[in-house]
Formats: sequence, structure tokens, C-alpha cells
Amino acid sequence: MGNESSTLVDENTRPSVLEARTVDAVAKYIKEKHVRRIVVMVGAGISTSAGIPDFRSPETGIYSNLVHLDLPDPEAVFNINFFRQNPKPFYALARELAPGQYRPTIAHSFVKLLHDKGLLLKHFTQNIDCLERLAGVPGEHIVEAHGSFASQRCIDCKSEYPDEPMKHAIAKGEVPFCSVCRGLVKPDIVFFGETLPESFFHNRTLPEEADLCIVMGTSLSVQPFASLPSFCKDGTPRVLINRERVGGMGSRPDDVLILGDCDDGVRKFARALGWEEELERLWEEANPNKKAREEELAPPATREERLEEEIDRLTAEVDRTLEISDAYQKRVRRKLDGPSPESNRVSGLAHVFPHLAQK
Ligand code: CNA
Repeated sequence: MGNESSTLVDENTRPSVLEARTVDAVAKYIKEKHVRRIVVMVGAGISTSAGIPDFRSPETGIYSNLVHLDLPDPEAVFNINFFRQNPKPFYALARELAPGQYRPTIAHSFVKLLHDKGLLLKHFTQNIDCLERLAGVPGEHIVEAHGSFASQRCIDCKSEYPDEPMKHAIAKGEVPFCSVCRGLVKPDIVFFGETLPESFFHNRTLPEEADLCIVMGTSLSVQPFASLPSFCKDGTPRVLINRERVGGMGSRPDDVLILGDCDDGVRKFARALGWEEELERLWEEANPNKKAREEELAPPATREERLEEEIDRLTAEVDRTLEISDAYQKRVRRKLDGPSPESNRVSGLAHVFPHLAQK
């Protein structure tokens, strides 16, 4: 496993499991063969429509836009040795990439939909943007193979660094230092030259158990992640949704290529499965601005409702005032040994809202 031919299988070669090498045939396979264990493997391409650039796309990718940072080569920004000498370019970039500014794409919601349907065995991501979590995919179903911005520590003594000062440093593009040894602090993102998290090695062979594999938005050029699809057994259908053909995808008879944008690809997939409306709804729910917009769009209250609200508010206010004055009057009356103040309370309300006094 791990080494795979990159030769595209002849178009006339018959698939062994699928009826055809099409998205409709994959949808039929999912529905009719009781597929329950889908592994998803993704990269930066599923987040580009959220506004986060990928690494390698010409013109728009991060690597082609790092000239102003004066790096020896673009990959240096994620190189641990370079970071030790000069962490500033990374922090300049982190300001652009850090979570909190971006909304999950419909491709992230597609993964959540697979999970909701009980079909997701594991979601392997190379992304550090945490957008799958924001889309609602539970953490235990995600392997963040290259780490993420979710935590951070000192690169020397490994002490954890608190979240708030880290967010502050990233927002300002400043370099944070360890409060224990003054070493450099770095998010738990895997840099070139560092080992991948334990969870990756623990789950690495899981694709062997899958009955479908979906690869989206990755150039499959970073090892060892790039060899994950090759862990799927021969005869396990694999789908690639990407702008270009990558890695060994397309080299097996049951590989299906959906070339183009990830968002279009997952919509096509969902349509074939009859899940299109559900997917759009789920994506809308993943929009952090939805609640604010709903409030904005809520129809204005009717005159009666507004009046009722105002009455409730004023009643509460009058009650509160009378309670204060009741207590005061009780104290005064206790001294004078006069009548109970309850009659005053009703007359007070009746004065403000005559209709309440009539009830
Ligand atoms: P990459 O090497 O930049 O490749 C991206 C792939 O996605 C390319 O094949 C593109 O053609 C394709 N692509 C880009 N946009 C789309 C789209 N809208 N629809 C379909 N296909 C598209 O990125 P990889 O993820 O393969 O490389 C691994 C690196 C990238 C990991 O170490 C990540 O940490 C790193 N990265 C992550 C993010 C993020 O978290 N969002 C952003 C940039 C880089």
C-alpha cells in the first residue's frame, strides 16, 4: 500500500463493483448496497470558496502570493527550522488563515450530512481551518492530520499556551513567546519537518475497512496523507471531486472522477442521492450569520403584540416599584400600626392600566 500507479485506467475498462464510472452509479451503490462506512479525505480545495486560498493553485494560491514576505521559498513559511529563525512570516499569514472569519462551504456540510445519515466512518483533513467542526462534524469523527489552530504550545519546552493571548497575537500578527522559557509559541499545526499527530497514525489503516472513499479538494502531494486513498481495498469505489486529476485517483476500475469545483461536485452528488434540499438546508444552518439574519428578517410585531409587550414591561416595572414602596410602607405602617398596603398596590396598577383592574 502507499505506492500506486498514476496511470488513468482505460475508459472502456468495466468497473468491478459499480455499474458505471459515474456519480449516478455511485449513488445507486450507496443506496442499494447498504454502504455504511464512508471515508472522506480532503484538502485546502474544499475551503477555497469560503475565501481561504489553497497552497498551490497558480495566481490565487498562498504560495504565489507570498512574495511580499521575502521568503527563500514559499514552503519556508511552514518550515519549522525557518520558523525558529524568523516566525514573523508565519504570523503574518496566520492572521489571514485563523478561524473565526470564515463560513463552512457546502462541501463541509456534505460531510456533516454523511455523518447525520450514519455513513461517515472517518473524515481525514489536511486543513487547519477547523471548518469541518464549524459545520457540525463531531471531533471524534475527524482526523486533523496536519493539526489545527485549536491549540498551541512552546516549540522548546512544549508548555501549552492559553487561547486568549494567542487569539490576540494572531489578530495583531504578533509573535507570542512562552511564559515559562521565553521560547517561540506556535499553533499545533504540523510544519514541514515535524511528525504528524498520533491520531493520524492510529487511524491511518481505517480506509481498509471502508466501503466507499471520497477525496475532495487536495493535490494529494503531501505525504504520508497522500497515500491514504491507496489503503482502500481493490474494488472499493473511490470518488475524486477536484479541479484536476491528482495522485493515483482514476487508476482503478472503480474510481470515479468528478472534475470541477468541490461545491458543484457535492451538489451533483447530493442530487443523485435525492439529498439536495437536505444539503442546502444543512448548509444554511451552518451559517453563523443565520440567526442574526433571521432576527433581521422577522416580520414586525403587530400593534396588539407591541402593546401587550409594552404592558408586560410596564406591569413588571410597576410591580417592582410597588414592591419597593410596599416594603417601605410596611415599615412605616408597622410604626404607625396602620392598614395593610395591599389595597394601594391594586389601585396603583389600576391607575396605569384600567383594563387590568377590571379583570
Ligand atoms: P494544495 O496542494 O494547495 O491543493 C489544492 C487542490 O485543490 C488542488 O488540486 C486544486 O486544484 C484543488 N482546488 C482548489 N480549489 C478548489 C475548488 N474550489 N474545487 C475543487 N478543487 C479545488 O492543498 P492540499 O490540501 O492538497 O495540500 C496540503 C496542505 C495545504 C496541508 O498541509 C494544509 O495544511 C494546507 N492548507 C490548508 C488550508 C486550510 O486549512 N484551508 C489552506 C491552505 C493550505
